[in-house]
Amino acid sequence: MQGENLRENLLLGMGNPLLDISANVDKQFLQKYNMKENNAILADESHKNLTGDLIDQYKAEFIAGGSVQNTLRVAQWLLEKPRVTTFFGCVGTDKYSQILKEGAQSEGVNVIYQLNDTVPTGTCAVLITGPNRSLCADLGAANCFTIDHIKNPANRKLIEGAQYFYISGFFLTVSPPTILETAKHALANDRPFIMNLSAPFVSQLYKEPLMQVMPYIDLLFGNETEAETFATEQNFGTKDLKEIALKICKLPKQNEARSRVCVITNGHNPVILARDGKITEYPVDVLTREQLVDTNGAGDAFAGGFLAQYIQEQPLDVCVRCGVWAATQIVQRSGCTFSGKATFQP
Ligand code: 26A
Repeated sequence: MQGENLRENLLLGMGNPLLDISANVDKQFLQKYNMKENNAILADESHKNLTGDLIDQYKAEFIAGGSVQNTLRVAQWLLEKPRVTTFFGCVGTDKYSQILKEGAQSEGVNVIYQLNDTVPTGTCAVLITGPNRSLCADLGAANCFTIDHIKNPANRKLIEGAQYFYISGFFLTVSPPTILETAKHALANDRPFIMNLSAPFVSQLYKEPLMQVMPYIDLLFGNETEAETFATEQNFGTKDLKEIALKICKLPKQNEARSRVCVITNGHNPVILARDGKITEYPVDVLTREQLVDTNGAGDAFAGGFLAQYIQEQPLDVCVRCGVWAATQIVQRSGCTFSGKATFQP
């Protein structure tokens, strides 16, 4: 699927580049580290032996990760034309960052990392229990990203040249000033600014920067638990996902000419899309327990599939169906990985 309107650097993403250290574990292991199934958290002191334990006690796999980088890799897979997407994030000058860069570059992403030579590349412990995944990120160098990276003239050019911007809610833990500056640039040039709620803790602990950037968001992704937590934090007074999506659309918006779109995924239940006071639901292919390997990267893949169509100005129906298609592929493999040609049929 290679649209004629595709060009290099059409979609620019920013986030935390992380190397996933992934293993199947038992529930006791999850409890030992006070982790919950299907959650994503930031590591603290209590997690300092986590990746070591995963490597020593379980057969941990090393897989390129980081939410936005995953999304761009999946988009590139579908787009086929290289370097339609650009990625900014911060890594260390170590072996892990080489693995990450080679992985994402070979899949077509134009990877422009900010380098930090004192802090190691970030990692994410991925604890798989049955079909569920629990994430614990140790951001390392990713947390050292500074706004200088987008001020540097070569990168500034990339920002100016991009038509679509995609940033995770996760990145609010790192550099709200970078996000706001990018959002304002997108607004000034009438270009779509896209974000993801990323994890429940973002709406709770980073509420203030999230709500500062919300008026700039043209398209927002989230899953069911993220949407529910956001609604609770914002006192929406409802747990109904459709009502929540509609209320998110109605939050104050800078660019009134472009109405906000909110897309909520809900596991194997239909995807909810809200826009202009209307809800549309899209069914998801139901997989058997045998087909389902792990849900790590499912949300990122959904966003990647959606954006691959969105940046080609395809109707939202096609965007959602491509998101569902991509997520369905990724959950049948370990981590956010794929192989062969993407065979999505619009
Ligand atoms: C700030 N945090 C917690 C994070 C992440 C993250 N990416 C950026 N920031 N926590 C987990 N991830 C990534 O999410 C992917 C699955 O959706 C993991 O690296 C994993 O590849």
